[in-house]
Amino acid sequence: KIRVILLSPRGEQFTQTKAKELTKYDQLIFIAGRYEGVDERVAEFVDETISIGDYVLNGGELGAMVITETVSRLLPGVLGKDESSQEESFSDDDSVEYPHYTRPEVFVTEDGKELKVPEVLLSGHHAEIKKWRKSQRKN
Ligand code: 4HQ
Repeated sequence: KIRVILLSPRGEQFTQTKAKELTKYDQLIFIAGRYEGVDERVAEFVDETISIGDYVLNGGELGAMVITETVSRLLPGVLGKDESSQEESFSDDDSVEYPHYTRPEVFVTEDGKELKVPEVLLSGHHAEIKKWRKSQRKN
């Protein structure tokens, strides 16, 4: 099952939801034009036209890469097991991931400022942590 995608600023905005839809194809073929784009008759061979954002690139190649990376990380077996894409960054509602912290607990800057890991994350209280993460999510 193959999907032919044309990259164009006039296309439908690329989103995480669109990425999920594209996982159902066995192959994606990207048409990445340069300069003024491609001859209108190419539309005959295109299944859909996608834009990665409201700005103008010189060519569609970066759009093809953005879509390839976004879709491929959703496929089983593409990521290492601790990276679990579904759960980590995007839940089913496509909300953007919460902030992450690692060690040390306190990072001291050159001018002596102490940047701390939020207390709740050190508490071990999983329900509270879940609530905090939800409150921090960008959507
Ligand atoms: N393009 N999202 C290719 C884009 C674009 C976008 C401009 C596509 C140039 C030739 N592609 N043409 N935005 O700006 O995907």
